[in-house]
Amino acid sequence: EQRVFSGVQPTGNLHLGNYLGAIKRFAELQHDYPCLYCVVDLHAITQPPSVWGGPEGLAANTREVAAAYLAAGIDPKTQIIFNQSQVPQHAELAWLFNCVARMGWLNRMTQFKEKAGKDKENASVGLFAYPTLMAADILLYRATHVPVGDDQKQHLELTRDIAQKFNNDFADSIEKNGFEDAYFPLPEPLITGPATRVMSLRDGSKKMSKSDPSDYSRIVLTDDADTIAKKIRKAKTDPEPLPSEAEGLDGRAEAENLVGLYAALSDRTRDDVLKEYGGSAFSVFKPALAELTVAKIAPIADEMRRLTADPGAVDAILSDGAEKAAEIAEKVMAEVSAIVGFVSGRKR
Ligand code: AQP
Repeated sequence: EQRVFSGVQPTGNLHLGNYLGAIKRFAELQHDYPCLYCVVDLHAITQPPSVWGGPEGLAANTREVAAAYLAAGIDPKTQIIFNQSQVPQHAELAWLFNCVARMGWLNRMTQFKEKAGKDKENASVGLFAYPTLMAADILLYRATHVPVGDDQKQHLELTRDIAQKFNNDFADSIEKNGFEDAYFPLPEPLITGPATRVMSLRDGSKKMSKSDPSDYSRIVLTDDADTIAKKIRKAKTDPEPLPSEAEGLDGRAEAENLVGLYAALSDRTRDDVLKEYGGSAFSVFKPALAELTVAKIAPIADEMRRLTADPGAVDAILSDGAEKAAEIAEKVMAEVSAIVGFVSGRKR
């Protein structure tokens, strides 16, 4: 059975990279797979409270991500939208995976190195264990496909390693418990399309990120039309006109990024966009990109504002989703516990 799982952290500043690299794809996939889309609040708290805004910020950001899912068109009646902390099995399975994963595997994770910065001694233990929690998120639902941005590729590989090691370590017990093959699937990343790595508008070598100190580096979903136009007008570019084919973008990171944005927003290929804009100067292309961005983003932002104005309604959708997620999670966790040999009899 195939199933999609993915998540977004409620750390504020939801941007065009999060939308095009992840949330827009989430909405598209609901037509082909049963999907679970999680607001990963347990991941958010791996960073200091100042990053996620403290308790009030966390709650508001959680509702904002849920609203972004809904505004992007994910249907909460047919798919599962929920926040991670309402299903305690995520933390439970993550503990087990902390005991399956090896220190050496986690030591290689580049996201930890980037987020911990120079002061590794002062990073939370949770930040180091972030990838094992992510593996638990996915495998708790025995998900087979995971749509993510390019930056999450390494974590997906680690998830597969954890699944494989669990399947090997407990192979006999898995069989004794009546499972023919491996217990966990090896989930596949879905990293496709022209916007798997949206870059900063100020620096074509850095990815667009929530935590960049420059507001001009990113377009956030709630930016108004004037702000979007201004950020795109000020975006870094080179002096050459656009090439007529995507190959001509090689070595022109900023140009490549803007053409990629146009392609992703209009559901076209880069080559197709360049058929129209090849030979154009940025003074022509940038206003067209700004107009397209506003046309695609403004309705989503409006809908997000409408939804978050009624926090109770968003919370009800999250609780309902958590209820449905827990049904799967409880069953899987019970099976995993039996495979590992935890004695249980208590109803829960
Ligand atoms: N620039 C990006 N381009 C394409 N996809 C991106 N994603 C993030 N940045 C880009 C994808 O968005 C999903 C959710 O990301 P997240 O909330 O888990 O957090 P993140 O990766 O930490 O987001 P940021 O913006 O990169 O935050 P900071 O500043 O903290 O580093 C994921 O699927 C991710 O791949």
